[in-house]
Amino acid sequence: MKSLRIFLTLLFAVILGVTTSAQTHDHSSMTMASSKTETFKVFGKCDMCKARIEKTVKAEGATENVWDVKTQMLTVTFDPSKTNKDAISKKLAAVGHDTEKYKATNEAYANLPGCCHYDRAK
Ligand SMILES: [Cu+2]
Repeated sequence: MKSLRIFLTLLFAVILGVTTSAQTHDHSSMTMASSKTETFKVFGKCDMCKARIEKTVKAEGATENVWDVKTQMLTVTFDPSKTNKDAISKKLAAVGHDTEKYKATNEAYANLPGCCHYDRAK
């Protein structure tokens, strides 16, 4: 009888363990599916800038992104476990577009086509 009791206790512990790990798993898959949307300024001037900015942001892992030529505002949706505003801003600066946080090098800016030379803040 004593061994049966130990067996039942162990069985109960196993069931509890399985339930707990299943919950943990559900929680992590929920986190994976989450997405974040941010809006911030990216300096640019024309439709060519728009194409370049949106292509760059998409390559950085954004699921959705729109850059507005008039307001120069980028709205980007991404999975926070894969990328972030900082990484996206850095990539944009690398292709010649200033952001709030990272400025393009003079060289990257100079390499942009003439029509893309937006006014830079001094
Ligand atoms: Cu342009």
